[in-house]
Amino acid sequence: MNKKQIYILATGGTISAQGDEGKTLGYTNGVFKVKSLIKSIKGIEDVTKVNGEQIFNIASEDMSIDKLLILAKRINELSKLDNIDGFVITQGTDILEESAFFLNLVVKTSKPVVITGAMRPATSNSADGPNNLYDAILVASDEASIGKGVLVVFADYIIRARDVQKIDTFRPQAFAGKEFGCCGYIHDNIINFINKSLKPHTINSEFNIANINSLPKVGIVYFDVNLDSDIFDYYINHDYKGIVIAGSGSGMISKRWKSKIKEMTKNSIAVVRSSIATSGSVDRDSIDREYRTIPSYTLTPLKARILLSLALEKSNSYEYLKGVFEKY
Ligand code: DAS
Repeated sequence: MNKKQIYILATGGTISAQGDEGKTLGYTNGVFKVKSLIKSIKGIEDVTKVNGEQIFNIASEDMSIDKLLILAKRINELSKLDNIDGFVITQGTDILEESAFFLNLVVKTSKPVVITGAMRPATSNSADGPNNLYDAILVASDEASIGKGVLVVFADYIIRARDVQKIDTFRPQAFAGKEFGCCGYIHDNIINFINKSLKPHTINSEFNIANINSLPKVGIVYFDVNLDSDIFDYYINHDYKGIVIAGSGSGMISKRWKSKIKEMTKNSIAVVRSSIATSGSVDRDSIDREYRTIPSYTLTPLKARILLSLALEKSNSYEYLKGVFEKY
């Protein structure tokens, strides 16, 4: 059987970092570039052919929507080549949940696109990068990964891009799929898928970035017991087209905020209600009728912000945006 050909797009992050021998903190990002990453995964050439390029070399906190657009367009361009069967993106873990959902909505291929990274630099005693990368390449070369949307492979788990969340700041088991769990796992080179996302993604998503170089600005406002509504003036005065509220509990907003929110939605600034809670959903409520807000359902504030900016690029009609959040 012909070996699958996997293409790595390396962007930096801890998986590319070098630090003090054995230690996990205080490392330098971006030292190990794509060629060294490929060399570091022993045995992978027995299973698959791997090539790649260094598209960025940054810590993921320096990623931006503009850079993600460049990355997505590169995947879309390369996906047309017959000699590439699947993609692995290596990146920093800090914004991985955002980049995964973004790519899930804008890459136009059913070929596997798998994202991975590392919590510990290659020079630490417990480096997790090589195993994560090995597994990510395996998943990208597996027929069962075709058409499943963007997948995150981390610490033996395969997680849907829509649901993936960073849940830890230093342990290698740093990602989970909210309360919905993972969609598969890898054990000794054997991949087991156990479920798949029913939400539209990749070739079935309506978002096309071919002619887009930036997206409308969308901010996130995090609720706390004492925050007054002046915070919204910043967004109003800086041309933000949408706001995601990380509201209390099931996306609740205080009386202090309500008149400002009414003013914003009247002036065509879209307002989506999500929650500071780490699980559960924000569903349709009488608030939405009264204030023309939109519930984010099971999307976290970070995911809702990605979806709202892509949707606003198409239209700012309330009915359209409401429908997008029901669908995705
Ligand atoms: N600072 C982080 C980043 O680049 C480190 C990591 O990759 O975990 O996202």
